[in-house]
Amino acid sequence: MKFISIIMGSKSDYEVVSEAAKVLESFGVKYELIISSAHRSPERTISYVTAAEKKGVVAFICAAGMAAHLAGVVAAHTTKPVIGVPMAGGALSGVDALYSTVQMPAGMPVATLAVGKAGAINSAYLAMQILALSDAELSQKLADDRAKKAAAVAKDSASVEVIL
Ligand code: RP5
Repeated sequence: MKFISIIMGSKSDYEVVSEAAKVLESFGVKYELIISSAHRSPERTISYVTAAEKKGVVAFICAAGMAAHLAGVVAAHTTKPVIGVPMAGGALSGVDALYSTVQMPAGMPVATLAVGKAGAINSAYLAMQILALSDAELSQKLADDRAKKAAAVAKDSASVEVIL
């Protein structure tokens, strides 16, 4: 079974991270979602990664805030693609999580996306693009989605545009 795994560091991340789950659902892509922390439940995080690999996970989405080490710890325990989503919040509004997630040492990549909701949504799209490398039907759905977005921009423009 091929699926995407979503891990977040805390229940406080759920509202934003559920945006990724909604996108995957809308494309009919299977996913798992758990809360597990690199700091508060390190053993649970590692056991989950090992179990997910055995079940057929294609990519991990890891969302965490503050001193965000979740994506890095997951990357240390898998060779599947790891997508990091820095969460806003805390005194530094997500800049801390962004730097913690993006600054991985050479040879241990985490594909780090935007802070917060846009990053969560894009994590689902990026995970699906990875999945679509071996799934022509999903690849077509992603192309259709792009076409819809382009049409929406043209429609929005038509309602306000001024062209000489
Ligand atoms: C991180 O610390 C979590 O991912 C969360 O974004 C942040 C704060 O967690 P809580 O104190 O709200 O549980 O580990």
